Amino acid sequence: MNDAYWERIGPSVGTRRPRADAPSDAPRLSLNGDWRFRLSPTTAGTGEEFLADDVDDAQWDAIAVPSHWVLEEITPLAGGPARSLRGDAEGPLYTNTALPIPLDPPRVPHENPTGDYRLAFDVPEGFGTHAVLRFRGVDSCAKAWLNGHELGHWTGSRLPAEFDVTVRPGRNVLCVRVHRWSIGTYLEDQDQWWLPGIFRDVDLLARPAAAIDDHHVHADFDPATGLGTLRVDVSVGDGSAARIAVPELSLDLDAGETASVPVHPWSADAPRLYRGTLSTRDETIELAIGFRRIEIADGVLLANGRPLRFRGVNRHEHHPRTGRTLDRATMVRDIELMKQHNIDAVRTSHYPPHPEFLSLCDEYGLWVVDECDLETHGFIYAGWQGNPPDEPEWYPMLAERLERMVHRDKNHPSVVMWSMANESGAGRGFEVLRESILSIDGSRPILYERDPSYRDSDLYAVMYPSLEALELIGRGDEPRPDGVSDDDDARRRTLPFVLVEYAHAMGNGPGSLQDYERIFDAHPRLSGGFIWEWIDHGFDRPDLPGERVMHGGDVDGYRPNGGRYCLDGLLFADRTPSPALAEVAKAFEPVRLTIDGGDLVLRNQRHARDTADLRVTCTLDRDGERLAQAELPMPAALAGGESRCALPTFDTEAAQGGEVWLTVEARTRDDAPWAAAGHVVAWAQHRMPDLELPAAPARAAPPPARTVTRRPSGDDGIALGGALFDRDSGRLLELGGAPVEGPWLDLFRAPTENDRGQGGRNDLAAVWTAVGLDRLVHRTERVTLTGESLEVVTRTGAAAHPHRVEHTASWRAIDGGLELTMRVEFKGPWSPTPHRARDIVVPRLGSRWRLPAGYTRVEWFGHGPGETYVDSIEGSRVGRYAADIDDLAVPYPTPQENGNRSRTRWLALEGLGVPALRIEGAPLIDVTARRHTSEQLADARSPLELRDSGHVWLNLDQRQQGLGSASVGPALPEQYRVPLEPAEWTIRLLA
Ligand code: IPT
Repeated sequence: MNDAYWERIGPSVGTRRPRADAPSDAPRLSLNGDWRFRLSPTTAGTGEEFLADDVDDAQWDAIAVPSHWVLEEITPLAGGPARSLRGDAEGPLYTNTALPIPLDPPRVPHENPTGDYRLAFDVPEGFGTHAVLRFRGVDSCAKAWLNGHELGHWTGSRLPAEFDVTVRPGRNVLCVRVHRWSIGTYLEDQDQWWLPGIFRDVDLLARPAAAIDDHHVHADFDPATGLGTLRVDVSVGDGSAARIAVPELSLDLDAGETASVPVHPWSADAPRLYRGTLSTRDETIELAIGFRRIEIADGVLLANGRPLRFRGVNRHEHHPRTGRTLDRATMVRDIELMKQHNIDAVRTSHYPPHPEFLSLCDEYGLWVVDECDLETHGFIYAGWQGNPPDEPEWYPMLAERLERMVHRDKNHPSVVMWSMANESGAGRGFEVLRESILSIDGSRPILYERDPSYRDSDLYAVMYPSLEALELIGRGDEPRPDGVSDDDDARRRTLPFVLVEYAHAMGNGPGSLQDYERIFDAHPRLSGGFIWEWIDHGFDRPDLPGERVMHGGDVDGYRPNGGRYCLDGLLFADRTPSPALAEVAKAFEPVRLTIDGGDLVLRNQRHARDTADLRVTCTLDRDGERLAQAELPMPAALAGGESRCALPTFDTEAAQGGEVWLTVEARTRDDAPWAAAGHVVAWAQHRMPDLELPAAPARAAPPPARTVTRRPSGDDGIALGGALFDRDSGRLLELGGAPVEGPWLDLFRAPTENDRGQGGRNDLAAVWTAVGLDRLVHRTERVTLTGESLEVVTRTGAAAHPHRVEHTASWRAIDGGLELTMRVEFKGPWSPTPHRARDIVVPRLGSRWRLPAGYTRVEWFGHGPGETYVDSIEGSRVGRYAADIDDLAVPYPTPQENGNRSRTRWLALEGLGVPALRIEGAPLIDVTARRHTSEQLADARSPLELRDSGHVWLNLDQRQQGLGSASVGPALPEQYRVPLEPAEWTIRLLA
């Protein structure tokens, strides 16, 4: 039996001292590729016989390294079908805060899937015999042997482990035993999939005599003098000399020697890197030097003397097929998408990423908060009793994790802050961890969010505050957390603030991004924040074609499972942007364009860069038709500065009538590594009031309405304006010869995940169904026809409940169709009664219509092209758009309200065998069109369950509530809710 090293509290055994990960010219042998693999359900019986050189592994499987064994096809070498553990209780598991094993440290269950890996490889002639064996990531605990000789064992899944080894020329055999559960599990309880295996690269690095053991680049920038100061500390295996060359700066230095020269500083928007080399007689390491200084002065976080504001996202490593095994192209894609959407910062939630990602951040320009692989969230289920950061026995093990991160990543200019952990409670151990960082690197602030004393953090930080709470923090008026001493409270008030997580992007959402930006803008103490989160952690479903993702809830046999909390990204799992990303791009614009009288004003909010790389253009459109366009002679503005230029004078004659909009755009002049020339960085739209004439009822531009095919007669019902109404219900039955039915008063929407909140007071959707908004019934009180008008009075309510809505539909025949005004009043007890503690809330105030299935296309004038909601509309533009009805929907992996087009002026519907229909808001309506009802959408568990009902359902609404981010964040702000007040709206139906 083994010594149960996987249950040992303590640092790695046998590994070499941690050091910087850097590209070197010393020979390197990648050990990635096909390995032999044998999976055992437990640790028992996994003896050491597999270490022998000549083990017969013919009955083993083949597996790719790097990979997670739970996501791979495991192929028997002896033949037979490949196996997959996906969807299996032994396969990928997802929990949010819960541990997947009993909370009983240091023990882990006997059922501990264990993978034995074997690789025979040839060491080429001339490679030498001294080498370092480097594992960049093994989840969660491993022991390694080379040629039968035990090297050591370690945990720290997303941290490197290196061993000094002696190899022999020719054949060598490497054996690695990997346990799914270990002592490390207690420290890696992040909200993500549990994915064991050797999931990052394995390399053999030749170590010649004068090999560089480690190096530390100190590259400071002094904003007062513009001087960069460089010193590279080096340790060389045999103590021989090392030199640093930076030809571009004419620098040729000894190790440890300091030089100051004028430089361009590094920043996320101007990521100036100076390429250089660090050489001994036997090895050369490539240096990518970025000069910059991160400091805190007067309670403000500064980079190079200027306030540092994060427009950031939390990024987990995720790929829908390979999990946390990411190739370089995927990392580049993440960065391109971030840069294209004005994201300039990443919190590496919640572990150090593959080191290549940080090199790419240096190069493309992203501020990085590097977070250690440490989260003890599961101890919350023991009331934080025994929490490792508060138990001295654990400190050396925790400190080693910090040291491995800091040493590996210390030379990256993009890394501007160390985050010690996520969600790990409070504890005296953080003081020890802080010291262990400072003993290596004192040049970056240290962050820890969860300890209310903030004693060991250089910044104050929280997650998911309300707008009001953030405002108080901005002003320095935040309430004092419970149990915090006077000294700690006073100290915290002097600290800059960073919002480590906000705007929970689960399902449809988040809303309010612009609101957060406005608060950040107003308070220097606030250094911005990081949206939760970048990408959905969903997996492809090869077993279910058409189903895009597998989520936590799919692992039915496993309890607990974290459900769908793993699907809360701005990108869908396949990296298709969700509509929220357009909203992010707008909220994070680093350049703001505004109209001031006859001038266009450009405010440059970039950190360092002027705007000489941008050109500014403008267009003038009337009702979505281009009238004019021009390039504007906008002078460049310095970072933090402003420039302006006069707007051109347009031919106002041509612009008369309709809605005239001026659109201005700042586009890149040249190709950048992350976007081709012409990429829009910022834009603004301005409605031209001077040019506006009173809106005419029917306008020239939209498609012609078809003539009525059959004029209904009074025998079939009530005939009005070429349409037919039901005598009893007063409802429209037919328009333009087609069965167009409605309106039904509608107050429901398929709950979004943000509508459900986290239960409790924020669960709005629970209120809707409790009071029957999803099962409204209607009673027509009165149908009165007077000449060319029809008035229909209706009461709408739900079984068992006394509250109701009374509404009047007033119809009037107009040229080409009908005009309808809906008047709504909320009657009865909508506020708390003795039986009900809470106010009733409604998500929509609207009307529902049933149209024949033949309608397929929609064209509209209003906001677009994507979906919009009242708190998520600033990223859309007013214009004229067209789409297939089926493409208006957004296929959220969890079905929920989607596809709304807010503030629509008109829409035109057409299809085969149905009359063209035109609907106008007078002036504005919210519109959704889909082939199922809101109730059917609410009932579906997956997009595959959504059926075509055989009709097109159209919602024409006065208002719909916003999105918010209450699934983890604060309650939906009052201003984005639907007030229960008398309301009125008008639409025109033309056929
Ligand atoms: C916060 C976690 O840090 C993050 O990993 C994720 O789980 C997020 O919540 C929800 O998706 S912690 C929570 C207590 C706010």
